[in-house]
Amino acid sequence: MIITVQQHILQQQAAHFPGARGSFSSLLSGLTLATKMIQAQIRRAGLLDIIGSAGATNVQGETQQKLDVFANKALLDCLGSREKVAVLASEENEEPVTIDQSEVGEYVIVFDPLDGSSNIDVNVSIGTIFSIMQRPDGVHGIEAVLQPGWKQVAAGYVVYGPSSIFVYSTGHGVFGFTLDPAVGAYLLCYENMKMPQSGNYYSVNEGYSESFPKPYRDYIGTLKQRGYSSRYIGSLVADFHRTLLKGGIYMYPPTQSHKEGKLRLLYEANPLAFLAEQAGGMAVDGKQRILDIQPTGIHQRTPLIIGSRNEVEELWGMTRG
Ligand code: AHM
Ligand code: MG
Repeated sequence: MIITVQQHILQQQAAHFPGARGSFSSLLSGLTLATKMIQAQIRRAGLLDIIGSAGATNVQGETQQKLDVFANKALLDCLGSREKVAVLASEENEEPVTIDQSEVGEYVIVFDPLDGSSNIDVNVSIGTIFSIMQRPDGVHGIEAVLQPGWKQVAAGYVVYGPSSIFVYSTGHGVFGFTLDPAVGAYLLCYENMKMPQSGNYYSVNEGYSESFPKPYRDYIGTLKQRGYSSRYIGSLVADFHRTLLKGGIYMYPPTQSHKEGKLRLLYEANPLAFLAEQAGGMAVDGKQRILDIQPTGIHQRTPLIIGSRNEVEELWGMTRG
């Protein structure tokens, strides 16, 4: 049986959001459309310089854009016109974009348009991450964005790897779809994904280990003694996708240069924490559950420990002191 992401979203909406009457599925189809446009552009990444004349325009006469600018614009354009969208907040924009000031705008969508963008030039997997919240009554603009992660009604990502895979949850399990490039449709390939309870991999930028707090250094030492393997791609989406499928632990601790960690709470940690918990895994900042953090700024950063329950609980026991 072949199930497209569109069919799946409609089924989820009917089962879990009976009052949504199409606006929720319209948002998700806006997201899938934008990610198809982004992946099409990524697939031509090495060619764009060749096709564009003098780095300025492409064959259609359009000004060439950097991929992260293109990805951001694709998401804003595909979502901005959907009904019931109140606010869009992007890692690439200083301020959130208010689409609808009235009480009609129901949803807040937050995204990292192109995560791991330093990997574009070396042809390594990158991704898009998104999170959807409901706008609280009477609250608009930035205030509507500053909600703790447990209030997300949906979250997901696309990893642009050897194939493009869309993974999402509406709080009722995690589902994964692979893009069939021949027909341009995402097809269900992972039903009700579960993260292994434990996994033999740890993922961290060990180049900074001298400045990790002691509990992190001690724990990494323990994992080495136990014979764990190290994997670090440097694209959070790709590192998370592997962790979801194979289990293990991903860490971005506080470091010398990033005292609060490097990753963004709203665009990166919250959506992936939502997916991890839905898949039976865990996500904490070293002190508390990621989804319980009350954000105070839209670009706020956080340390992140995410992955299999056993490993995350073990390290969390050490970081809590
Ligand atoms: P970005 O959103 O600007 O691409 O930055 C986030 C990325 C993550 O994808 C990745 O996990 C991390 O930065 C890698 O950082 P580092 O190079 O410090 O290991
Ligand atoms: Mg990012």
